[in-house]
Amino acid sequence: AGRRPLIAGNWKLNLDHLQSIAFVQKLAWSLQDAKLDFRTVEVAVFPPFTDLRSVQSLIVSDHFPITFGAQDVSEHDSGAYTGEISGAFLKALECTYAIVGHSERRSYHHETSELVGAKAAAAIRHGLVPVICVGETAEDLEARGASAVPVEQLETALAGLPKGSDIVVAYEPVWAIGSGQAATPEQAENVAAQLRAVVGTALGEEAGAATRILYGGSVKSGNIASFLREPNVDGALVGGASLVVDEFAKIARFQ
Ligand code: G2H
Repeated sequence: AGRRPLIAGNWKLNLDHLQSIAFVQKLAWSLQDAKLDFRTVEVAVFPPFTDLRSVQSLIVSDHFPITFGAQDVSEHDSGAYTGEISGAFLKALECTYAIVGHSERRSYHHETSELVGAKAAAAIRHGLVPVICVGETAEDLEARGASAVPVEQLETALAGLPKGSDIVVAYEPVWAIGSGQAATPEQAENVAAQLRAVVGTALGEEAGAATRILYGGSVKSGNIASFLREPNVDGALVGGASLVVDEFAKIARFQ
């Protein structure tokens, strides 16, 4: 449907300052060696906040067309919010994206879908594209099937966003995260199609058709191609496998 696939590396709390510099340099060489055609795929990295500046300066100085973003963003723009990072700060660092509502934040930091929606709205206010994560736990899957919880999470998160907003959605079944047990391509497609319908209803048909929906959860070079064959899956949010240069470069080449 004309959507450029997005391969996004979520580093989580990994790769310290020196490691992240080395990683981005090696990734640039590896993708240049492989003659990756950036017209046919977008590659993005999501380092910890403290390395956004070094990633930015490396990428800008290399004229290397990968994009990057933060792993979270505050719902507030400025003020007395100790420890928070605003969308304005991230935009000033030339971030394209901010992940919101990753399941690790929902579970360890008790983030609700309402808060995730407020964070997505803050990202959009500052010209960032929110990568809105949704997904069901193993218990949800057992009790209500795969799609009920992610559909509800996305409906709530999108409720306050302007029509036509530029967003990315990441479907990450919690049981598949870091477990080595990825969903099947058919499972991912089934939920992705329903999430696309949610985007269409909330943000308008055009946004529904244009929004990239990623699959996340134990993606690696051996399974990426099978997900990308599905009509409603437009890329991947990659955790563990994004920390190994050669593996991540292979995923960017869909092999
Ligand atoms: C899901 C994913 C990246 P992993 O959290 O967001 O992690 O690929 O390690 O399952």
